Amino acid sequence: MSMFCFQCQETAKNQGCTLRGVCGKNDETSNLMDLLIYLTKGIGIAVEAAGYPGDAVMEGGRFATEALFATITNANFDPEKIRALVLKSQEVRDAIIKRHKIDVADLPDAALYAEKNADRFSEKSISVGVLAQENEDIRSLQQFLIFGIKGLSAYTHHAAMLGQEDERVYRFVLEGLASTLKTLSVDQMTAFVMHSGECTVWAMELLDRANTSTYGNPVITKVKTGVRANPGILVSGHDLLDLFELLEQTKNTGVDVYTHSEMLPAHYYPELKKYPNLAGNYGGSWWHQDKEFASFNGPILMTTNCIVPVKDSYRDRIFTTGMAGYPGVRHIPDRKAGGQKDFSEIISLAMTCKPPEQIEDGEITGGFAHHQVSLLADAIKDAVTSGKIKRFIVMAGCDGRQKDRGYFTEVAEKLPHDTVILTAGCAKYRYNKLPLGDIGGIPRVLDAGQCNDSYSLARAALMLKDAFGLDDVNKLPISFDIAWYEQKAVAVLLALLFLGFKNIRLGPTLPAFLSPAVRTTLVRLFGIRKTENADDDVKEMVGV
Ligand code: SF4
Ligand code: SF3
Repeated sequence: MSMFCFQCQETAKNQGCTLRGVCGKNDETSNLMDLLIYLTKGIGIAVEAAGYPGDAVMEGGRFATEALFATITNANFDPEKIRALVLKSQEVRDAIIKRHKIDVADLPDAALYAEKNADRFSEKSISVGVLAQENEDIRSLQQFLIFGIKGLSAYTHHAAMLGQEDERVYRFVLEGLASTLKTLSVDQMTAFVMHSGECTVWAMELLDRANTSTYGNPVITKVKTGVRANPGILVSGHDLLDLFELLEQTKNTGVDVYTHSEMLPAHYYPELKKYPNLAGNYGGSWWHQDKEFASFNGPILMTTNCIVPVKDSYRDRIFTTGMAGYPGVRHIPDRKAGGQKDFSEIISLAMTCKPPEQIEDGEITGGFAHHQVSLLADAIKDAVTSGKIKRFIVMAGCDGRQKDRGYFTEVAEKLPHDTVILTAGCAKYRYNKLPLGDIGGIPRVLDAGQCNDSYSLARAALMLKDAFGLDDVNKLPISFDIAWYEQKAVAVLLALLFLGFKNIRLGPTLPAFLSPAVRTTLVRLFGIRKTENADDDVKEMVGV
């Protein structure tokens, strides 16, 4: 075994990747990520020792969320970038220790480890990885917490890029990380895991506020999936600010901009959709990129996860930015305070490229975030009361490569015509191009947006609960059939549990990081269950 990682749904044998990640992450990068996570825990310990003063919480939290974001599945494969973050984590921690005159005598190793020679990192990383905790139940609870924190860190970082930060979120991130270096009771650890669900709600709320105050409230939009005759740039990942700046910089250049995968919801925002050069959405979810990037012909910008191992067919025209990275791929540097990122290299390259090859020619409808749903609330309530809508099925989450994810397409096809699918995240690509029709003008697939917009789905459900005067959201005619892949889906799951939703189906497998005992507890407390087969699950969900 040269590494150990079990953070995502595609982990080897649903146990753990031990030689190389199924995602393509190598042992060097994986081990460096373990060391980086360990050092973010040290920052948590330092801030705790300082008594959580505001400046240390903000500085430590800002760095920890950025660093953890770089470790989520398919975000960054570049060991150089992770090495730089390991060095920076020591600087951030030591500055806090110095500024607050912390007595280091009693601090644990994570808060003291000082190594500037990157060649020695691998030696250390071996002793601080996931398996350093031998008790499988403690390991399970600690990693459940860390993966939830990774997910909410991604959302927090996006919000911070738009100038929205919340000290409560940063403080919880630091407290949660530090907690994993302590000997706590099962109850105390469980409380941290559950609190991460609440903190994810804060983070998603923050990002929702950041997005809607910057780009307006999403509106119902039909997005074209065909192509135009101009050369194009394809933007993937989740960072709307990168897309916005690229749209600004490509205005009147004759270069069109297309969205890919989780960037599709950009089209729903008034301040983004107004750009005439935002041409459409190209292709499907993240894992189709090897073929779709080849046929796109123009440059590709990966703003966050999900990157798959880069193929020669597009190696010389793919770029990363932000916390995304891939060895040998050109990286667009961060923006300077008050300025924009400089995308001129990508734009010049686009001008020399052929227009994209058309791979489909249709439309995808979306834009059903909470504000838009609130405008439809009366129509939805009437449709439920009159029996036209019998049930809502939340099918949010991630897509992935595994064949058995065909389950989610089958469920969408087999659900009766009086049901409505609520979705967010890239899971939607399993059914968002199917002709599922509408119910009295209400489409049968309501797409709220990116995975963080699961917040909108939860808000819509709570709104319906109030509209029907119910005392428990589980009394609504709603079922959850969630697809998970990476750690943002873990955070979203924890948020749904915090909000009180029960009996969630999760698939296509339950996380490998849940030990049998932790799994049993989740089943007992929340009724969580694994997806089984489409026929039986549809029958159970809609009761026919
Ligand atoms: Fe394996 Fe997933 Fe970790 Fe990649 S992220 S190494 S596939 S568990
Ligand atoms: Fe998809 Fe990677 Fe998770 Fe944001 S793009 S949902 S998997």
